[in-house]
Amino acid sequence: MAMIFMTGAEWGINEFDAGGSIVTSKNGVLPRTGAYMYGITYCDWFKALPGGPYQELFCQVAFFYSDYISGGSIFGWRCGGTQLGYLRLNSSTRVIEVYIGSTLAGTCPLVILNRTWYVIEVHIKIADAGGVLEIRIDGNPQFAFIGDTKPGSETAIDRIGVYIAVNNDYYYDDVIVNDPSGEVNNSWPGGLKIALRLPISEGPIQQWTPTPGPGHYTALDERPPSGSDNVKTDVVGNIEMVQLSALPAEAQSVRAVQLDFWGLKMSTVAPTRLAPIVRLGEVDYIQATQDLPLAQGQVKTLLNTNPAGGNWSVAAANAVILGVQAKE
Ligand SMILES: [Ca+2]
Ligand SMILES: [Ca+2]
Ligand SMILES: [Ca+2]
Repeated sequence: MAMIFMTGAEWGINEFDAGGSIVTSKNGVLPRTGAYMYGITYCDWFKALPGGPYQELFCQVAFFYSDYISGGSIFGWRCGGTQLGYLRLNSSTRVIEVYIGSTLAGTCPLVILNRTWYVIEVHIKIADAGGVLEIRIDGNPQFAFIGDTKPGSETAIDRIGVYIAVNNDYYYDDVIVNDPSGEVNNSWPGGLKIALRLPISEGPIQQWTPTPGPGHYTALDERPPSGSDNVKTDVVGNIEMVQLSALPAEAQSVRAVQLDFWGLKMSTVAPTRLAPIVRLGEVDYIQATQDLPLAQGQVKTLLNTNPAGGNWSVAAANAVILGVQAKE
């Protein structure tokens, strides 16, 4: 699987299952990357991971706290409702404490400064013996433990997140989860940033119907996504394409590309599904057909490697024309 989940909140919509809100700025805090971030205060904030559960994961969150803290959990890993481990910011010492189950296993030496972005990475392998728990902050090793990382009967992680206690004003961005399988993205994310590329001009194939017309991409270029302007089709096989904005100039490499659609099926009569398309050069790489929800929702396909072969590059990612084909 390699990279299994990413969100930089850039759609302006919460991609976690519960908790928190998406903000452009709040209390003077700006996102680490892009235009949006997660602003989390006094709630249970978690995401069930696709394709899980996982015995071993590498997780990244960019983390920022604003002014007053009462101290409390800042990140965790779970199986169902059971917290297998978590990180806690100590309000007195301002260092991160590492917990396995409910037992303090140690602390990270770095003092976490107020109103500063940090990239926190956690490597977890759940096991009674030979389990692994390692923490890095801004790429620097802070904590390492080998031993019993399995506090109860649960043998794997199926969700990330934590309960954020009252009186904490926390911010998160660039959340990435890798598992150790696959040829790429199988280790520490390493501080990656997540950028959103929006439709900026018409694509080479336009077989769906825009509302309002006559432009197509202008129905698809807003965020948060709105269905009040849209493209749709009732013909199986019809293809629609858009040209996307370029990556930010600071991008030096690309580790993964996620194809995102916000859509819905309007009936149970075909077409009710879609297949994302990556057009590179003159070749269309049609991805696996995906189900559509009944209410507007995100349909995503995470590509760890270039469908044309090899790893992603800035040039290859920028060359992608994004398409979609209506499917039965
Ligand atoms: Ca962001
Ligand atoms: Ca154990
Ligand atoms: Ca729209």
